[in-house]
Amino acid sequence: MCDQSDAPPIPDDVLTLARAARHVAVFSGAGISAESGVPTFREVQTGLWERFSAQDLATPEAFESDPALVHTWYRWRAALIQQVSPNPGHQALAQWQRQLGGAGGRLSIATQNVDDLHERAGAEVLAHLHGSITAHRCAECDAPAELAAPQYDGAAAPAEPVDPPLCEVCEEGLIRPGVVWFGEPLPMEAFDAAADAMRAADLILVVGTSGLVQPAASLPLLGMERGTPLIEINPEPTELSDAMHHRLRGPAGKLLPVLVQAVTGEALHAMDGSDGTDDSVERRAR
Ligand code: BV8
Repeated sequence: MCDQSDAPPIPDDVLTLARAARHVAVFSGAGISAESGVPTFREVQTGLWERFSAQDLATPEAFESDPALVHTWYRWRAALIQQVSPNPGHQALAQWQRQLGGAGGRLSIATQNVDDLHERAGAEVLAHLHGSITAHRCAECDAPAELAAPQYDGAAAPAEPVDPPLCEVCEEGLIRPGVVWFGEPLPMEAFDAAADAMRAADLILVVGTSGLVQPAASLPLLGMERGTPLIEINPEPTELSDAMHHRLRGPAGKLLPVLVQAVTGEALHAMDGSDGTDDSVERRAR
């Protein structure tokens, strides 16, 4: 487990808010998976996709014009996600969720991420606002489809694009990833559930997101109407920073374990039952 000793200190008023919270709503983005080795959305693409921005590839138009290029991009990303592990940021949220759940409270996670690292850290995710990279359906008839595990080595970008399979139901459409592409509506049920959680929360954490993508980025602001404390965890300023009451400038994988340790009084437990962290977290809890 990575050393937490260089985590930036957490102000006492943030610790006080976290300790008092009974219903925490977490809005997460690509930054929480960065320390697991999953590239964020803003990072430049490599290999087959170096000429494109992620935003160009994540569109129905791109799939229409070059289905093999887009299909292979998602299969490669899925392979990389499969080959990495949740980091202490994911694990800390899962632990806080368990602790609050056991004390009559709750921690709700609404994520923009299409990876399953929150779940693999043992957390329940209320809303995958932009879908899931492990789900698939027909681009024509919407019939769900199962695809075999991607056979790529996540580290090395594939040399050749591969065509997406044909739908076995309508035998016309191509199979596409179950993600929300730019220009497509978000799953209303997930969006509404996330909005309800933001409105009901007594503390909102905005973790690892640039806050650039709408309508998801407006969700944490639903708490503002009710004066709910908003805390941002991100090494960099974002589109949402001005709306935040507290901005913890550092990596989620360093800050969240310290915060959760201070709240729960427990060291970080990795999913594998080991204590998941070295003793440095103890030292930092005030
Ligand atoms: C829609 C799935 C309508 C696919 C994704 C209003 C204003 C302007 C534009 C719009 C608007 N409303 C709609 C739009 C258009 C568009 C949009 O928002 N464009 C933006 C870019 C200008 N929105 C849409 O198209 C949405 N659909 O509006 O439909 C509609 C309605 C009805 C009927 C028809 C249509 C759909 C948007 C969803 C697109 N799909 N993902 C895939 O993943 O391939 S979005 C994708 O990008 C991710 O899911 C994520 O949401 C987003 C990336 O954002 P972040 O997660 O924040 O990641 P990013 O890389 O940007 O930043 C990383 C952050 O982490 C940084 O701040 C960095 O500092 C930080 N960080 C790095 N390391 C760490 C860290 N933080 C903590 N710890 C670390 N270690």
